[in-house]
Parts: sequence; structure tokens; C-alpha cells
Amino acid sequence: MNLERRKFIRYSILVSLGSAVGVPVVYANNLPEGLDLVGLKEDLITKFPGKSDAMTVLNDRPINMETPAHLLNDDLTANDLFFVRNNGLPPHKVDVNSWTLTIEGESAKTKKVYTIEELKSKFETVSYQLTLECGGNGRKEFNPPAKGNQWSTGAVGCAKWTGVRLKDVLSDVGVKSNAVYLGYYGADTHLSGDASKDPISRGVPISKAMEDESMIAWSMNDRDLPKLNGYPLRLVFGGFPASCSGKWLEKIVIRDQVHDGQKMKGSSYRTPCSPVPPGAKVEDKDMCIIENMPVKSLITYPRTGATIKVDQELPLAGHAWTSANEITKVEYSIDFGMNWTTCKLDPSANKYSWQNFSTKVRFPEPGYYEVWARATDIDQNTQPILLPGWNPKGYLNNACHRIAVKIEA
Ligand SMILES: Nc1nc2c(c(=O)[nH]1)N[C@H]1C(S)=C(S)[C@@H](COP(=O)(O)O)O[C@H]1N2
Ligand SMILES: [Mo]
Repeated sequence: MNLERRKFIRYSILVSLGSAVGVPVVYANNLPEGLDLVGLKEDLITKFPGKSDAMTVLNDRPINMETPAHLLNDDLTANDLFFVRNNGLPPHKVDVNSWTLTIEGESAKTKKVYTIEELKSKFETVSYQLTLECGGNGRKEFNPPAKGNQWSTGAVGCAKWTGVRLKDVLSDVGVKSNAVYLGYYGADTHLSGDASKDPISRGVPISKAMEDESMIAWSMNDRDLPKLNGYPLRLVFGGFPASCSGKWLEKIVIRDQVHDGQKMKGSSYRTPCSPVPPGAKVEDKDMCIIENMPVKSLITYPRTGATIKVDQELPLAGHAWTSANEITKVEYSIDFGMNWTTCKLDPSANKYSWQNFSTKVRFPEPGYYEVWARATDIDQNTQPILLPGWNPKGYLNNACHRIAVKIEA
């Protein structure tokens, strides 16, 4: 074979290598024979499909990544910036056309199996802006420390989800009057490789499943769900810990008892039924399943550490969310909580959407300041300044978000 021809074949191979890393290999022709692309070998480039490099990666097996606060500034969280919390390994091959959702269980009147096409054609398509927050968001702050992903503030996002109402599908199957809970099963696999084990199989009380905003979704921000966020089908429940929102959804069971799947027991997604001192050992029987998530807010502009001049106004912006009907007030403080000033607050697009707040802040003299934000909802729930109740797994930290600001002369 002549040299040009050999070069050409090699080039073609490298072009296909380029498609494996997701971008062209610019100097492909120069790569010495026998060398592999290091990015491919170490799985660096293909590791997090559909996710921005700006994400903070806490773990790669399973994949867990959060969004830095200043990258959550947009009204809706972009697909490549939406946090990922995996308990197992996502399915490798997904065929959207042959994917099915099975609904069955003790309290299902019958068993039904739907393709995604059937879900789309049989039921009304709806869209809601729903906030998803991991129950462990903010875990990092607990002391004594809690085991698990050390989330700071970024295991939260709000997207426009499109799909069908869960209740429409459940009604089509038929729900017996003794139904109390719903459980999900996804196509992800246990880290151990043991096919008989589920990485996670949680659910919600039947009353939550029947809410208007409880969805089976196939789309996020008008695009397919990202691979790591449950493509091609997932549950989305606003207001409840995101662990209820099953990804890669294959099966729903309608239960006549509280669902007893993986991560429904022990200290998983449960907190002491009544407050305990920090570090206490709590028996299983004294732990209650987390349902409604607490009121919370996040400053998304400026980024902590910002510096401005004393004669300038600092634009401040962020989001606030609640499991109640809506947020009614967001305030900020620049004097460690002595005085609070009300921010401008946008209305909610729908229940469980986060709401934007904004204002302009002036500082009296040069120096170090902290800006704190505090949200209050229509039920008068508000955020604590200090950490709320310690619990063994470090859930439900809704303490006020604080950023540092330096003011120069
Ligand atoms: N099948 C499946 N569903 C799942 C999980 C999972 O590991 N597997 N993780 C849950 C948890 S703990 C959270 S916080 C949310 C995270 O959703 P996201 O990765 O789309 O942000 O998905 C939930 N649904
Ligand atoms: Mo979670």
C-alpha cells in the first residue's frame, strides 16, 4: 500500500476516534502510530456526556456533580448545567422506540405497559417548571459531618419539564381505593454489578402522585432529557426530595403499603421524627421519611468573593423555592442579620417553580461584608440563619445562603 493511502486510512480511523471523544482531533494526522488518545484512554472527555466542564464533580462512580451557585443565575437551569445525582450506573444503551413503562402493583386494578409513543399520543402533554433539589443539598455544612456526597449549594436546579401527568396515566391503569404509595424502578444498575439489586427504588404517597404537577417527563427545556438525568423517561415531583423523581423510568408499582424499595429504610432519605442533639445515634423506628422540602433560596449573582467600589451599587440576584404554594418574600442582610431589606420578587410560573429575586445593594464604607438571603413562603415558613436540625445523614439544610463581598474605596 502506498504511503498516501496508508495515511488516508489512518486518518479515517482518527476521525472516527474524534467522534468517540465528541470533537474533531485537530492534529489527528500527526499522532504517532501505536499511541492512543490519552483523553479516550482515561475516559476524560467521554465521561460526562451532555454536561458542562464547569460542573463540580464530587464522584465519578457513581457520577455525582453539582452546579456552582453563580452558574444557576438563569431563569431556568440549562440541561448541561443541571446537577446529577446517581446511585448506580446509568443504562448503556437506550432505545427510545422500544422503551416501555410498566404500571402494576397490589393496588393497580390491572397491569399496563406503555411505549413512549403511546404515552405521547394517549394522554395530554403538559409542561411545568419544577425545581428539583437533592435532600442532601447543603450536607457539607453539618457538624459532626454526615456521610454521603458533600454537596455544597448546587444539588438544585429548575427546568421546564414536558411529559404527561402521572395521575392521568395512573387513572388509565386504575387505582384501587386501598392504594397508599407509589414506587419506581429505573434501568440503572447497582454498582456491585449484581443484577438482582436496585441502586435505588423510592416513591411518593399516592396523594403526591395525584397532584397536577406530578409528571412522567421525556423532555427538559424542550430537548430530550440528558443521558445522566434519566433519558428517555423519568418522574418529576417538585417540592419533594429529588430522590423521589425516578430516572430511566421502567416501572411504577402502586402499593397498598409504604413502598419498601432500596433507600426507603434506615437513615436513607429519612430524618429523626423529633429533633435530636448533634451526633446522636437514632434508631430506625424513630426515623421518618422526608416528604415536603423546606423553603430555601440561593444567591446566584454576584459570585462569592466579588469586589466592587464603595460608590457602586451591587446588583444582587437569585432564586427562592418552597413546597408550599409560593414564595412571598425574599430579604437580604449585609450586617450579619441585624437588618433585613426586601428584594424584588418575580411571580411563580407554577407551583414548585423557583422564583427569581433581585435588588441593588449599597454598602456604607469599604471593607469585608457578607450578603445573606432569606426567603419566606405563603405559609410563613422561613429560613434559619444557623444550620437547622442535625440529622444522621445531613438532609434538609436550608440555612440562609451567604456570600462574601469586598468593598474598595
Ligand atoms: N433510577 C434512578 N433514579 C434516581 C436516582 C438514581 O440514582 N437512579 N437518584 C435520585 C436522587 S437521590 C436524586 S437527588 C435525583 C437527581 O436527579 P438528577 O440527577 O436529574 O439531578 O434523581 C433521583 N432519581
Ligand atoms: Mo438525592
